[in-house]
Amino acid sequence: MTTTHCPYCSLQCGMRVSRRGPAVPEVSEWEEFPVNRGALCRKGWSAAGLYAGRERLTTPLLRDRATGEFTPVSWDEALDTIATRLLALKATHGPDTVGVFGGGGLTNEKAYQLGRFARVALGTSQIDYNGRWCMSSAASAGTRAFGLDRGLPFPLADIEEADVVVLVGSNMAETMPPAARHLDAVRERGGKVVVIDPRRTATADRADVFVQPVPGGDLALALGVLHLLVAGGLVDEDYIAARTSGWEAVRDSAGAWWPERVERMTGVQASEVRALAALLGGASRVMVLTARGAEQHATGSDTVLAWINVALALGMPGKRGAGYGCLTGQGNGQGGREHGQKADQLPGYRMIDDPAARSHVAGVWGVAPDSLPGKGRSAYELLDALGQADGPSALLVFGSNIVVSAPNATHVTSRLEALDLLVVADIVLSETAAIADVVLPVTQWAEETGTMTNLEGRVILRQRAVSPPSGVRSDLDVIAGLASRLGSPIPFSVEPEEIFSELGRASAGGKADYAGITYDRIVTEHGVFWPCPTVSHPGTPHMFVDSFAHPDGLARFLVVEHRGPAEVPDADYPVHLTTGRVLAQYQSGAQTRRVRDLPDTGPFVELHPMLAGRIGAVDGSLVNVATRRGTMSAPARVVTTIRPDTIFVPFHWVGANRLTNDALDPASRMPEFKVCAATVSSAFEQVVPRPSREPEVLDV
Ligand SMILES: Nc1nc2c(c(=O)[nH]1)N[C@H]1C(S)=C(S)[C@@H](COP(=O)(O)OP(=O)(O)OC[C@H]3O[C@@H](n4cnc5c(=O)[nH]c(N)nc54)[C@H](O)[C@@H]3O)O[C@H]1N2
Ligand SMILES: Nc1nc2c(c(=O)[nH]1)N[C@H]1C(S)=C(S)[C@@H](COP(=O)(O)OP(=O)(O)OC[C@H]3O[C@@H](n4cnc5c(=O)[nH]c(N)nc54)[C@H](O)[C@@H]3O)O[C@H]1N2
Ligand code: SF4
Ligand SMILES: [Mo]
Repeated sequence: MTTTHCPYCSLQCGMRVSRRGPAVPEVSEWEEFPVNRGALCRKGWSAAGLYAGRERLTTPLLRDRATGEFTPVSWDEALDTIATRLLALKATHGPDTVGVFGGGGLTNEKAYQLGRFARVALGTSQIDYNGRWCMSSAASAGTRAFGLDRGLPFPLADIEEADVVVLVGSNMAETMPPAARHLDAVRERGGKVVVIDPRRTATADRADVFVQPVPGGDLALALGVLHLLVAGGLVDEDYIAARTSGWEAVRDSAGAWWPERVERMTGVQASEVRALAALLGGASRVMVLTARGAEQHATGSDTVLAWINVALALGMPGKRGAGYGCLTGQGNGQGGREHGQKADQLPGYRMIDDPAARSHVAGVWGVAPDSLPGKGRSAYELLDALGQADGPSALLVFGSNIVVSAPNATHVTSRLEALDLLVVADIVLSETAAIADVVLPVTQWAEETGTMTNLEGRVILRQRAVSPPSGVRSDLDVIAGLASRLGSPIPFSVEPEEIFSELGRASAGGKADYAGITYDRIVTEHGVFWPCPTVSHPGTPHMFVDSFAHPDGLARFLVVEHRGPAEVPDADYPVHLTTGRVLAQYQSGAQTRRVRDLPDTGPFVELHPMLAGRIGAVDGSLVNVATRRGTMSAPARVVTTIRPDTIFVPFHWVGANRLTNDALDPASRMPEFKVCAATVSSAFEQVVPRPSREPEVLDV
């Protein structure tokens, strides 16, 4: 029986995994692990179903472009083919002709090696990853306001010490169920939980105050709250003077945001805005947490800054049981953004255009600083450039199912199809692997050892508990095998612990400093919080206690101008479309749709009875949704919990992202997944069987 962690979300719940029978792993509780104390959601309990299903890839596949058929080939043939073709493309078009697309579910060791591989073995600047679509708006805002981005600058359990918790666009009860018990604890102590969401979700059902703006209304709402805090003299002047800069300009910019104007722009009644401001202004410990609902907008980073301004005005960041945090999403969403998968960054959260950072990392790698490429394109811009005159002609994908999860997916898929070479390393034949030229079957989760950094900045160890199916290799083997075939000037290790110790040296002195973290410490201490510069340093569960990470130690108030969504409803596309998640499915569904114990309802369109009535749809009947980019059909799910002017489609199945808007946030390059203009109509008169619903009762 080995202690390890869940294959899915950023909570990285601890679990024990043992072998049952000859092959199948069995998941059981690991009560001592502090983050989840033995609790798991349905996805965690059923994780063993990922292991050796019929659909698991166990041999490399090579596609014949003429017939479209895959042929199983040996590992040597697959890697030789890829290397030969990459070298030929590089010889003709230069190193930037090869793109690399990573994932926030990869271990730190893999993310680090992937960045090192791209910059040194391939020499390309063209690397980015799906985390860009996840929390990059919060990361950008956190860096600007606090000088550093760590999703939660405090342990998750601190939620319980807050008097008021504000969840802006988080459906925690479905997206990280074991965390929602902290909300219940707040309420048991007499504290208040506020949920801001266009849908009354399972999380909203566990809240005291539910605010239901139109999608994209969060920025105006934050400005309105700040306006009322100023008007009511509810700001913490001492804190503002001692710990921040830039207040006067922000205070003045909120002047025009009176509640009636906010009501007109967000659909939230002026009285509700007043009540919210009074609740926040009257509490001594307020914690504001944002998630994708607020962040996945072309205005996402400004929206986060606006909520950080509220938290700072109240004097919260750095105070125990209070402050601002982003609920990071993917298993290694935090670590994955720190060690070099991002187009503009090197390990340790260093910037790739900083000469000191380049020379430090180049020194650790044993290459000349000048040999490192510069900044590449952000995830969507990289995909958009594929096969174009100045864009990559080959792409290597590790840990992302782009065809399902990219915005404006029809366009993105056509870019993937325009490539000379698409290589996908995955555990199953995902929709993206299915259109690849070469598919590489890799190990996952408890079949291999590696570190992950959870949403709290706690570095944890996913230990190998079972042997992988025969035929599969680790991503680390794939990277090393390709690097040597490409004639890399430096060797690539396949030993996770050795890579982790090099990662520690590469990150030393950077913002995300892992130099003092070892596998042994992680095991004995139940995880270590970065920064942790030396082996005798205890790690940093609480950040910003005495100072922020800007050179002057102050947090920055930053003025944000209001902008609405890139696309607003009009006569042709009269409703707001938003997208998101359901409890039993994970992301593109590549993994969870193949787990037999998880309900796979297929896509659905959630809409209000008033809207359903207007278009002649009933619960379970087929409806069509169209936007300026595409269409989809799915059964209607008629609920009173959504705004009548808004529809919701989960993105776990192909379809939702044919509709979504690829407008990008100017700072973070986050696409506007959470709002666009759509039209919905009834597809047929006839009623199709309604989808099987998930049970109302949540797991924990
Ligand atoms: N079951 C499950 N859990 C997951 C995942 C999964 O796929 N499935 N994925 C993991 C990952 S990578 C992530 S990033 C997290 C995401 O976790 P969450 O952010 O909690 O999940 P979402 O469903 O994307 O969005 C949250 C809520 O935002 C609301 N929303 C939509 N538009 C707006 C808006 O304009 N403003 C506001 N305030 N709210 C809005 C939606 O109605 C939705 O209820 O979940 C992680 N956990
Ligand atoms: N409309 C809409 N679209 C969205 C979102 C939304 O809210 N709405 N959310 C966005 C967000 S927050 C995210 S995080 C993205 C996620 O979108 P994706 O990147 O598509 O996420 P996953 O489905 O987790 O894809 C991971 C893939 O890697 C494989 N995999 C798992 N483990 C490993 C491994 O160790 N190695 C390798 N090589 N492969 C592995 C899985 O089988 C799967 O195919 O989607 C984004 N897209
Ligand atoms: S909450 Fe997240 S980490 Fe925990 S069991 Fe569920 S999917 Fe896994
Ligand atoms: Mo995410």
